[in-house]
Amino acid sequence: MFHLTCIHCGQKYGSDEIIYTCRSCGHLLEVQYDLDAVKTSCETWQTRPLSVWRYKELLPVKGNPITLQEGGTPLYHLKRIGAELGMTHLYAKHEGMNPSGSFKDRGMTVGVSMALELGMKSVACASTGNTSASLAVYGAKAGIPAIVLLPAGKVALGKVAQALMHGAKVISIQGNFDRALELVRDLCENQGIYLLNSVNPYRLEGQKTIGFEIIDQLGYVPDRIVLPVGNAGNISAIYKGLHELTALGVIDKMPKMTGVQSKGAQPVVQAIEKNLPEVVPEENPETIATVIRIGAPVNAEKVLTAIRDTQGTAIAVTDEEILAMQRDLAQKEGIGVEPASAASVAGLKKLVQAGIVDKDEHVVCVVTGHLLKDPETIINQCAPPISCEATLPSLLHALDS
Ligand code: AN7
Repeated sequence: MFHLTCIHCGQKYGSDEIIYTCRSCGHLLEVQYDLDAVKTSCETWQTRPLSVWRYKELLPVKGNPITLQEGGTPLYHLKRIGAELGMTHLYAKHEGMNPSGSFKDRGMTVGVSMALELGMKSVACASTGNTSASLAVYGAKAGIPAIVLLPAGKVALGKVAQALMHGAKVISIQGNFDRALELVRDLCENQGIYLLNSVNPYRLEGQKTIGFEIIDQLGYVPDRIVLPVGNAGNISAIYKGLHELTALGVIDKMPKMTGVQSKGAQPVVQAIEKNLPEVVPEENPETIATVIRIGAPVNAEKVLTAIRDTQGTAIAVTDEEILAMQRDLAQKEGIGVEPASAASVAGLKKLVQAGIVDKDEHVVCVVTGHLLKDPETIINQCAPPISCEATLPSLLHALDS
């Protein structure tokens, strides 16, 4: 049992309404459950496989979901990178191991299932890449058309390839992500298409299960969870979920929610550093981590609460720091992630080096998308393969070079 509530004025809406923002004040909505009804089922969670649907009583879908077995992603101990920082309890939750290669699948299994339960016939989103790939995949699984709007020339190859191959209608917009989002919001409003950006309260419900899994995998609540921040949907969703577990008495403390942005697109970091009452949008965001090339985060209001309420923080890293950590994760830990995902660990490193985060803390960095999402950025920073004639002497020579 649940309803939607405006995060600003508290106005309530029924679970059968197709609505993304409050009709009275225009702010975002979130899903609220009757937690008393959920209480007893929490005890049975441990008997189910680790996945988004382990936690189904805290998700809005009533019937059988559209699922490709999302979630249940590995939590890796970062032994070498941790040792370099003097940390023994540093972990990475590899969300690149989801069906389409990013955490977005957790949201889309829920969002697309809700689209069907609400009787919607098609789905759409604007995307810096991963949301579009995931929507294409789940649209295909559900058997309904998916429309995705991408900022022209600013989406990594792997993601465009996925959106195309899984049969979405892919539109390249002559403008950045923030503009594409405005446009798709108008389109959905106008044409009765279901919007699955992170203004959609149901999609974020799926994403909160990252936090649940972290606690189940560790067996305790970490001191801190660190995430890359673009639209700030993910960090806000995890905060909301853990807040629900606190209200249910399943956990007795909150991790410090910590956001990382790129120097070229850091509206949330600026708001935290300057203690501003709200996030001031940036006009021309720019970063090599194209998925977080976002100047006007949709969940701006929620992220400030998530960080401030948990005594967390936010930090910006340079593109060079992001790429260096992408290589470190790949070469020192065997973990392949796309640039934005490495930002979480790069930010944590900076916070430890600055003495803001204690080396003894138990920290989980969420790495959000798979290495193969963005092959061009990788090829551009690695030396090309060594060319070699097909003889043993040539091979030995090549190995020596
Ligand atoms: C790998 O696909 O916004 O702060 O349109 O793909 O919840 O936005 C992607 C975002 C981090 C930021 N890491 O998460 C999109 C899109 C990866 C991402 C983020 C994204 P939010």
